[in-house]
Amino acid sequence: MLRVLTALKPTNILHIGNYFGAIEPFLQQQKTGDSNFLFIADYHSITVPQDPDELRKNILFATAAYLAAGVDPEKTTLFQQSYLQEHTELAWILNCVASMGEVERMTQYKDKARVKGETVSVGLFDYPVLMAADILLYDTEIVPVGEDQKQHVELARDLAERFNKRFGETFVIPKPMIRKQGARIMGLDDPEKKMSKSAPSEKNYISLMDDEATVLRKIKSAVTDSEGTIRFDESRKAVANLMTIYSLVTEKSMEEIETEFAGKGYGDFKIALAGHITAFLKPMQDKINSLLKNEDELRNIIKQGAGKARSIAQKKMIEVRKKIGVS
Ligand code: AQP
Repeated sequence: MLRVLTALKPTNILHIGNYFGAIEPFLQQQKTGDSNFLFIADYHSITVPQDPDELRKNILFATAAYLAAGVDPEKTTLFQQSYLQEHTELAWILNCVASMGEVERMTQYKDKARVKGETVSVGLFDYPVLMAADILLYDTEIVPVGEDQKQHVELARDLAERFNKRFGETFVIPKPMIRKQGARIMGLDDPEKKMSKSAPSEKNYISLMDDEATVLRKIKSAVTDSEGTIRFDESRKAVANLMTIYSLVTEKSMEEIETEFAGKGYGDFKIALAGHITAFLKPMQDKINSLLKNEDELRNIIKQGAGKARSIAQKKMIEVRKKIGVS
């Protein structure tokens, strides 16, 4: 039995970076894996202010999006994080195992804190420890994530090793699973930064729900360079990023894309890319819209998933409380 677990924050609508970085690799694991866990990380999303009604909508949207993408509740335990108090309880205990120095080294916090200054929440600083709890609670072995989360999975490993050394063998040491291509889709408006749901401009990302006109507008406005050719070179960050997206949505190799656009410019390439993205998203969007018509059914699925997750999480917490000497 190989336990695979991943999660996504229901902040705003998921984008294609989230899809290719985390959801698709998870679906690959679901094909063969026999113990798959996927959850909606709602307590992670409140590390930055959320409108409660929007958050409620985004949680249902995320549930529909996972199901539409191919998550099968028969094969995957699909649940909402806040249903299980064990996540936050273990996070507190791990807070007392983690050091300030190692959490301060997390680059994602540094990047976000730089923008927010002193108004940054304590939760945003601490969220990698909650993420470690999310992972360790279930004896997770494999965590499919995008490149930006690698450091956080490494923190989970360090905390597990330290806890095991201090209190005796308790946690499985998890490994990140990061795909070669698509683990870091960059912002369309700024190829130096990763595509992000909370980017200040919506020109940064393609959301899973963007319609044909929106996709075309965003792709047309995507940054390129002055070379004017469709040639893959990692140092040409903007074009390499667009070619990566092209390759992911069409399953064509870089060589095939280069041949297809030999002698053509960015205009032709962008129109074709927008068309392929729309063709890729449309069937998923139709399914999402149809699933969203039955909100009770969606709530039922995540509630049932939480029931399955609870039996594992409760058992682990009984063990943890004993090991640290509080029961
Ligand atoms: N640009 C990306 N390329 C590839 N993978 C990505 N992921 C995020 N952005 C990219 C992966 O998606 C999963 C879920 O991420 P998350 O929602 O928990 O948080 P995040 O990493 O902070 O993603 P965002 O989109 O940037 O959200 P906001 O703006 O709300 O903070 C993770 O596996 C992540 O690696």
